[in-house]
Amino acid sequence: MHNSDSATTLVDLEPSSKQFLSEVIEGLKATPKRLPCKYFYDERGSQLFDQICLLEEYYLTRCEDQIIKEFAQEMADQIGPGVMLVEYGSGSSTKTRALLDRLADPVAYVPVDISREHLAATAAQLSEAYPHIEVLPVCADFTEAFTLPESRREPTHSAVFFPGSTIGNFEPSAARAMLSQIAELCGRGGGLLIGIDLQKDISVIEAAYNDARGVTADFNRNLLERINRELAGEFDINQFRHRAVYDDLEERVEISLVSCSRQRVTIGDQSFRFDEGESIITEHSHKYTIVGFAKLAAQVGLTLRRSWTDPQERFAVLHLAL
Ligand code: AVJ
Repeated sequence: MHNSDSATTLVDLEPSSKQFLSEVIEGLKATPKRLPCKYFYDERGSQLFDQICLLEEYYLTRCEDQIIKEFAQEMADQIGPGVMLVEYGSGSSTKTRALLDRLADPVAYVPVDISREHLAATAAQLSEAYPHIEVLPVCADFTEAFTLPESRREPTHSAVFFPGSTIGNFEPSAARAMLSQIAELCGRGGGLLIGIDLQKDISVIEAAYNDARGVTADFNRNLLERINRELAGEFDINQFRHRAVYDDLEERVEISLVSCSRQRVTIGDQSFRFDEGESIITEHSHKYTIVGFAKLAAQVGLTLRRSWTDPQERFAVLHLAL
């Protein structure tokens, strides 16, 4: 039964194309050139990312799904009853259902995602599947502070579910600021359930970002196509090739688009020169150890309460709380 007042209204803080343009121009004026990875996720980018999650080489999603399916009850027990569960980057929320099925009397589920279409679809599906849980979607860039929506029932506490190792996109100082924002949002009580990709054989990590079918290359280049579509950009997509290399010192995969020739690209009334071999850095994906991540979180007062890994210890889900 789908009660009418559970129809999901959507708080819409999706970045405007004016903000998109200014961040693109700023990034392409920087040295080295860079583009914000949050803009990967337009409708096409989100579909490509869903395809990446099914790739043989991209172990992260399968590992995390396996961990959450196996330990969902322990994770739900750690979070506790009566929670408002806030999910950052709600994606397609397959992981979330395992959790929502086992939480004791959850009050509300707040999916937060930058892609409005994806978010609306997810919210509609989940409010249908969980009529007893108030679904309150928020279309926002979760890297910027936002206030939690009011739920009809008062939750005992809030908890953040941040799967997918998306925290890996943040430089250490920004990751610390993100963890501090989450600690602030949750306060004492529920804490944070977060997925992190673990350090391992570099060839396994690099293969995950250089799949044989080239889906990751399409995902990466889609960012240039989106600039062409939405910002009157004139990138020649075939003149940029995908590159993803693990930097052992920085403990991260550096994903970039490399200019195949000396060329000039115009975006609206601006133009940018590229030397042959010049990179646009489009994403960093940091890899952690559990101890290392716990140390980072401790800097903002979050202590490690539990951790769960897959049998090969390729990926981990951590529960941290104040
Ligand atoms: C969604 C940020 C976790 O870093 O592994 C996948 C994005 N980039 N393949 C990641 C991504 C290239 C993914 N995150």
